[in-house]
Amino acid sequence: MRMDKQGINEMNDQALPDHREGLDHLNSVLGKKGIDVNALVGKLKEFQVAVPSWALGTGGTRFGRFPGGGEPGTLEDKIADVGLLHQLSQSAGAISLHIPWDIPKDVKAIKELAASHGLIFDAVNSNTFQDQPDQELSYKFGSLCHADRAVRKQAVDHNLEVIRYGDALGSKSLTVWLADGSSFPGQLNFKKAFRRTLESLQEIYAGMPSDWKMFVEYKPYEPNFYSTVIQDWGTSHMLADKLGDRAYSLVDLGHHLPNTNIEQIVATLMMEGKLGGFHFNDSKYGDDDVTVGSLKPYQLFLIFNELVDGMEDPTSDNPYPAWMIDASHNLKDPLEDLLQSLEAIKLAYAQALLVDRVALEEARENNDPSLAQEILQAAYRTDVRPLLAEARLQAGGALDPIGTYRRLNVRKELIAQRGEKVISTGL
Ligand code: LRH
Ligand code: MN
Ligand code: MN
Repeated sequence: MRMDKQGINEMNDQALPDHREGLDHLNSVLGKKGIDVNALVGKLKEFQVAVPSWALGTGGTRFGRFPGGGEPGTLEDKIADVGLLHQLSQSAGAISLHIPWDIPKDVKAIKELAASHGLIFDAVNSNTFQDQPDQELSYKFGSLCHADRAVRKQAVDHNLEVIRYGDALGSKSLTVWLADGSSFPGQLNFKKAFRRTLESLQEIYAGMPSDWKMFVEYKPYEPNFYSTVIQDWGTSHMLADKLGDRAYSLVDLGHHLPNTNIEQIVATLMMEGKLGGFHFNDSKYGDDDVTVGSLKPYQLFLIFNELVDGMEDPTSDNPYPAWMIDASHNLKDPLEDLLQSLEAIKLAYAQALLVDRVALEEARENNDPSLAQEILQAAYRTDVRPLLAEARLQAGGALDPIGTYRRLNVRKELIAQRGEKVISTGL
């Protein structure tokens, strides 16, 4: 389904007087500081985040799944859902596929459908963490690191197949996340596992088109609970470094042990030109995959502060990172949850753009932590919501995405079309 543009416009008209008032106020506050509001709005309009095909249905936990109704049962439906998010937010202009959860049967038709919603295909993701029904060898004891060469080959071949699908769809990067590791001390030879993984990744890297990038995602635990082969950013960076210029680390916010200083990891990787991709979510305990910014918005801002710094650094050759939301939704309507995540990401981005970097650098050079904190928090405590709304309005989206989604009864319509009980593929 597509939303009626007329309905969005009517909702915008109603909200316009309040929006103008808020924007005027912010304009005068930021104007006094010499900040160019139009330039900020322009940057926000450009900022696009990929939505993963597996996040559009209700995610399950180990203990159950409670589908909310009207969920997408096909890839076509998933693309339509991302299209809805994009229509409302004008910030979700890309979709990231997980293969084999979402195999495009008719690649040309799928590509056309996505384009008709204004969407492109971002990084494709391989899956060697589950066995598929028609699969010959099992990944129970690993995939790219497996002791058996034949299993490694099967996993490499799967990645090459994913690259072929991605290439046909116009993707330009492959994200590799491995569940490989061990659950018991003594189970795995760490060095052999690393070397085998590197060797397998080298085969995959060699099979990528020459304009493709590989993103190596790390995670300290789960589903293995004693060790993972690519446990942290250092291991991921080592692999990326050995693989070549087009291999990068990928940071997933949920893939760190509690209290890890993620912003420092971001700064270091970008300094080395090795931060390729980013998975947004939020967490309190582990890889909780909850709504971005719902728990630690200040941490998200500090991370964006480093991302913006890295992107603006003329001495860094880090490529523009691939942004993706990697969250799962057990309680909320997935589309509302994703709209909230998109908003949280752009809020942190806008706040980071407000940081007075010259003054901050001066405070640092003068060993003035109080002033450095004042500068950061002055940006963080600015209510930039009118800027985001203005960016959406100018791009043809909704001033109030969730309010509009609710008032136009989108979920009700989706349930009427798709039924109450569709279970979509994914986690
Ligand atoms: C692993 C992960 C990885 C997978 C996705 C489904 O926890 O973050 O990115 O592809 O979840
Ligand atoms: Mn991830
Ligand atoms: Mn994860």
